[in-house]
Amino acid sequence: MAENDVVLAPRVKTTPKVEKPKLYKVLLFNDDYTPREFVVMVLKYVFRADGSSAEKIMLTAHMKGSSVVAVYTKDIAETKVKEAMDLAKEAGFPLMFTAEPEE
Ligand code: NFA
Repeated sequence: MAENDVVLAPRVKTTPKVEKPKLYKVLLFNDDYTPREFVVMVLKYVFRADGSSAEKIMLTAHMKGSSVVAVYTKDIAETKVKEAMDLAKEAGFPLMFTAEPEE
């Protein structure tokens, strides 16, 4: 190879492999049967809400029909929804949570 030859490295296109995980919001829905204190207990126990935010989330659902509880990755959101609804079912209440992807 002559002294002044330029060696070009092959152009390799790289696509970034790390993507930020899609986030899922957990929603709480109002019903006419589940006691307020039970809703607050579930929000504290399953979603680790402190007393005043649990109260706020419960009241928002109570007044508006639904409330965003928190945002998690898919697995965690779905696991917490199941835990919360299992507690409600066990206690005989129709309390409902869902997990849905954020826009
Ligand atoms: N609406 C229920 C009641 O008056 C309380 C409630 C709030 C239930 C939020 C579900 C969600 N006992």
